[in-house]
Amino acid sequence: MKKEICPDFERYVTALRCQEPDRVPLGEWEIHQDAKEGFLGKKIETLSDEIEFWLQAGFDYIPARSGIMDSPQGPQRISGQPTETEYGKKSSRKWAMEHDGIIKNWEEFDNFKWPSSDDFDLSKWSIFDKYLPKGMKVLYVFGKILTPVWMYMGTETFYYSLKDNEALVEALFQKVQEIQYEIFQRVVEHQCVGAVLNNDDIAHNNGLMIHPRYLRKYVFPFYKKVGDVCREKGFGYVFHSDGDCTEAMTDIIDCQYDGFNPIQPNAMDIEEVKRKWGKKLCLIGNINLDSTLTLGTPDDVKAEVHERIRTIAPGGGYMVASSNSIPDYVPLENMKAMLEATFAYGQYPIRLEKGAVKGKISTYIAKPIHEKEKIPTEAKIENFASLLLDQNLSGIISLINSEVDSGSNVSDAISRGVIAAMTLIGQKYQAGDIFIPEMMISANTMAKVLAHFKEQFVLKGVQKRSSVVIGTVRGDMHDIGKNLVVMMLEGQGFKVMDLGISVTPEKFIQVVKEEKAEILGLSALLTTTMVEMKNTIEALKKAGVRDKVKVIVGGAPVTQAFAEQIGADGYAYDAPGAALKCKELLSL
Ligand code: B1M
Repeated sequence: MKKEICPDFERYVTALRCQEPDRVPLGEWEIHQDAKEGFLGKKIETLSDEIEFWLQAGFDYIPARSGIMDSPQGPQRISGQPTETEYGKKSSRKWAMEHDGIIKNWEEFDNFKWPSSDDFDLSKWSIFDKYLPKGMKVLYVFGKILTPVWMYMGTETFYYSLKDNEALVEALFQKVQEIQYEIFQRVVEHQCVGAVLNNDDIAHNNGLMIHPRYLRKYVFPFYKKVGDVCREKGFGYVFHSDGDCTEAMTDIIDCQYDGFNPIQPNAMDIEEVKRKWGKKLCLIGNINLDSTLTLGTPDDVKAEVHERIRTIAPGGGYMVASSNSIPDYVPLENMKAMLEATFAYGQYPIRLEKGAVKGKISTYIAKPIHEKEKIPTEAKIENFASLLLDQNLSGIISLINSEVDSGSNVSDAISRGVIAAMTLIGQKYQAGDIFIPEMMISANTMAKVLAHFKEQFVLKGVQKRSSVVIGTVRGDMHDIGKNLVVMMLEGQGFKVMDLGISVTPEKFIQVVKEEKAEILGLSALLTTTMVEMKNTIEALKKAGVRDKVKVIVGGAPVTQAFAEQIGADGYAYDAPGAALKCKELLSL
């Protein structure tokens, strides 16, 4: 089908209602400025240029944001190392340190200059009212709820506060919701608004970020409140969350959402999602940003779009979009291929033949089934595990002391008791029985236990596991998972030197040499920064230290196959796996 410039927001709404429109709509909600300018062949300087892009690209809407979206200014803003983009530029980002938020206590909460809706420039909405082309509406990308709260607090403070200072967490949720709702009420008065998209990541590859009881208490009721207004006003309502949201799908439906985006291929199986929830939720996305869109050819992208339309679009309820957004590391030709293929194959009724378009397509990547380390399931270990989860440091210390009093040595009491308990907690996390905060809290308590017994531990020559140097590679700002790996390693008795985020190969080498590190851990969360793992290994070779240090890699898009391909010594899917792998590499 030839691409016609004929926007029709009804097409989008019909798909959201899980019915068949004339053709499968496009469903992207965020495209990098460079990609938009590359497509148009000119700078985007005005709202009119912005509208022109979405119109020419074949969308039935233009997405526009208002509300608290980005990471708030933290005290320690840091710059990432510049990386090459697909547009021949060097791009570097500034980010707030996740170890350190800006609201960690009541004093900071009270002194913070909270914005009101008047502090947000909402002038664009009247312009859209006036100048939006016929047939188009605005997809209002509405402020986040969970994300600003953890960003204001810093992830670690947020996770700890859920246990230690829940009242502060609750106050932050209330404050953020008040501001977002005030803005929401002003924006939805504009006639240009046709649908609302709420982008708030609640999950990662392995499951929800926090226990669903917190989401049910602080987050979902607000989503539902907004959902009720959308229903009343006849707006479409779309939820965007990365990761594996399986455990929250019923809640998401109850919040009145019509659409769900982006169904990451390495977190959720879109065919299963369609079978289970596809009658209630329109599925938007799944064109793989980890591989096809970033590393594939335009033919691969076309083949993948063809396959998704063939399997997911029949009956309605599907829109083509990436599995996150179009960042500046998606080649322009691949983005164009996605748009063109949607027009070429998306005409209803869908009658597509399997494999008719040749190309390498990605399919759902099931999570690894963990080989469990044999832990004796003694009551003692269970007991240590619950003390770790409760952050009961004094309870653990007195238990270890009483074992020592009855004849054990400290090292045995720690290794067979509390370290085994930490491994058990890792397994509970892998099984989805506990979430990131519980893992972080236990690992942190564990590190305190080790610090407390350090003297005896070291004297007996037990703590010889040493020197892991770790960091997130150049250009990559993600550190939540890496921090968890650090804590898990420390909790297992390793001495860890954490270099933070966006670390250059030169820095890694310098510290590996200084520390005489036995292991170098590299974390990457973006397809585009995975190559920095290879660059770091090459640089280690050039510096003559490759054979002196074992390299372990990990992060959401990293796989065992990739680790082998770049010559790493080990790969781990998650933090408990990383600790096991380090032990294995050092034969401990
Ligand atoms: Co971003 N992001 N993000 N993000 N983000 C991902 C990673 C993404 C997969 C989402 C998606 O596709 N739907 C995607 C990358 C796609 C790709 O390239 N393959 C993505 C994108 C595109 C982006 C931006 C480009 C978005 C944009 O601007 N358009 C941008 C890039 C910024 C940059 O780095 N230059 C961006 C920004 C951000 C935030 C700042 C908003 C925030 C990061 C905050 C922070 O880390 N301080 C963020 C978040 C939170 C995510 C998701 C939602 C969650 C990541 C996370 O914290 N998970 C993520 C979606 C996802 O993962 N499904 C996504 C929780 C953590 C416990 O898990 O980090 O996977 P994880 O770590 C695990 C394992 O991977 C493993 O163990 C950990 C614990 O079990 N592991 C190792 C990690 N490192 C290891 C090292 C090891 C071994 C194991 O050995 C050394």
